[in-house]
Amino acid sequence: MAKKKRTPQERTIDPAVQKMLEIAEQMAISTAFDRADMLAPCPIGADGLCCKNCSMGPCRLVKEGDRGICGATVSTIQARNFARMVAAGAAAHSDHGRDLVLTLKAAANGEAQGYEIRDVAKLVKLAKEAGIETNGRTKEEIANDLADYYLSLFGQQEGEILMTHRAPEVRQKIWREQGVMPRGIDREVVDTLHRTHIGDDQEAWHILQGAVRTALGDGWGGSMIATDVSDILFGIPAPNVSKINLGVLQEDMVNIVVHGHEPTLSAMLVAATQDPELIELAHSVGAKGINLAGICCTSNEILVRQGIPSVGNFLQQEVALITGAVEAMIVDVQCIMQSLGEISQHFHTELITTSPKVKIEGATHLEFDEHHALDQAKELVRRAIENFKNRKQVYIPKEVTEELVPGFSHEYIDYAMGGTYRGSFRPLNDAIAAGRLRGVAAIVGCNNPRTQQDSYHLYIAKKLLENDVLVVETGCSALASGKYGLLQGEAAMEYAGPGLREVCEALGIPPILHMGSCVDNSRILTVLSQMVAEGGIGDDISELPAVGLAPEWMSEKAISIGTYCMASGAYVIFGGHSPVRGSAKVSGSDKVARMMIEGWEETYGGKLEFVDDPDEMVRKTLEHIDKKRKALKLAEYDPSKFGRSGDRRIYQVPVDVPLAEREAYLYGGVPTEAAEATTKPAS
Ligand code: NFS
Repeated sequence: MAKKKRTPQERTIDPAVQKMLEIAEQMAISTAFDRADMLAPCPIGADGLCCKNCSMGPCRLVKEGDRGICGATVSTIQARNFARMVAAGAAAHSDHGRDLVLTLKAAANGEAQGYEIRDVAKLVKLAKEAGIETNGRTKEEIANDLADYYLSLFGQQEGEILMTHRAPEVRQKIWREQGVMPRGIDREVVDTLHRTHIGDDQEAWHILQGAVRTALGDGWGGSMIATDVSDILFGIPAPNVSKINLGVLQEDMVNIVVHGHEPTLSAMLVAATQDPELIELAHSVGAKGINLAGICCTSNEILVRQGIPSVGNFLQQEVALITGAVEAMIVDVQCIMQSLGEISQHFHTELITTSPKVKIEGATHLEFDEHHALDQAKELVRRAIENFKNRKQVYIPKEVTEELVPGFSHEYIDYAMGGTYRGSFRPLNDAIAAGRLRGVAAIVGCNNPRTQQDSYHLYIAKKLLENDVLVVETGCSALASGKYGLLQGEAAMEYAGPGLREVCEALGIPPILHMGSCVDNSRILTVLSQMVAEGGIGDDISELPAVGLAPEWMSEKAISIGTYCMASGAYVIFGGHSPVRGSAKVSGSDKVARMMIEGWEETYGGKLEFVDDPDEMVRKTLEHIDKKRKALKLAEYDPSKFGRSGDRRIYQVPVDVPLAEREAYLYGGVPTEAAEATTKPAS
């Protein structure tokens, strides 16, 4: 049944996207927003109640007590569908990790043109962790062995994935006791696909245990490898200044947009677009130069490392083409809409698929081979330059482009708080213990065209900042915050509560830390483990005053992320529709949802909950943080104790307040009425 057609303002809070949706409408080009309005979700499928795992069905259950033809119950079917989402998400992340390891191996053997081993310190550290000899060996020899070791973790049949040992001891013990310690990355994905086949695992809780083990193999395995190997090959991210939104496209330049997830080809394109010969070629076709920009998590990969501007997040891929300003959109894997093929036909844009795994109708397929990466990247840039002459009408919404400071890897956070020789999480833990920071939240995940784009990300982030919660972000969520200026240092002055503001001022950081792409959620696991290791705020991740949120989720990867964060001890809140929610007609069919909230909390100390209302998401986040603070016997959160120091005060106490009074106020004295009156926060 068709739903009401939303206005551009109802579809997104991003003015640049609103403008482009108006243009799409004029040009009669359909976008994901249009299709979301036209296509009502199947209520049975949406609640995870449709089983099509064999050809006796599909069996669509509508009330508790219904059974599929094989006898499967509502709970079994919901758990099976959920577990399969986890397996697909884990497979996507982990296969991305595998491809990076293959590139590392090729680079180590001099077979990957253009790639090098950039971060030797990280390589050596990881090699030591894996028990690989490093003394007296070249970086290439070490990298080759490390690559072989990581490849073995994908096919490992027994034992434990090494990186799970980075988790707190208490956590590892829980995983062993529950039998969910992941053995091998691929093995767990296969295990879940096997046990959800017709006639296998038919106990909802047991199916979910399989999903947990598979998800852990993603977070502490495949995704963690993807992050670590990317750092070795392309460098550990550190803060830089860049720009975001559709306005990063340039009217007078050749625009190349990379989209997808892997940093492999995009890093080579960064090099190719700086080639003097190609820049000269661009000049010869009348362009001022070559402009490279990204979308989705490929964007995050080159944004956090090389500061390459970002066009935006998931829901901006279609409208980027509608600007008419993109000569080539080069895509690799994941989160790429099939509609791009059709939309590109309205313009001169060449959509180019590069992964052996991904072809799209309407796209040119030029398969990427890391052995000739630089030559291929140059060829792609050349094609884009030659396409510049075919441009027709261009409209780029310039006015809403924002600056942002991304690049907060866990290594950088450690360094920022302690310096090169004594990197430490002490200041962060102390700030939490003192109540200067109420807690920490990770906001991650997608956009979803059924939710007003970015609105949940932004609303929740602002509310948490106001409540002195330090926010870390990855993926589309980080790009959303970037678009509205929240990834700038100045944002602390405007949005942070008094304690958080002090922390941001002392460390010179924005109140929201952009930690990278979706596989970099593994960095968040590392930060949480380091906070525990630093001591003073609990012996396990589940004791930390921390919450994970995915307010606008849509992908199976997000489900895997949520599950491994939960199993690592975090309270995870997803927005939007629950894939295991019982429909209104089905009384008592929320058994699986309850297992994920009550059962998982009892077993893992973490829980995964789907909450539709953003205010409720904020309320539950703060309630959880306060509950954890209380259990740790930390000082009760009291914002009135903080905010009497720092830049904001210096800026705000006007010169006509007598100097002695100003100093007394700024440096710890009792506030005078005159100074107090002029230093109230604006909001
Ligand atoms: Ni992750 Fe969602 Fe995709 Fe990145 Fe964005 S949609 S789960 S954030 S780009 S992977």
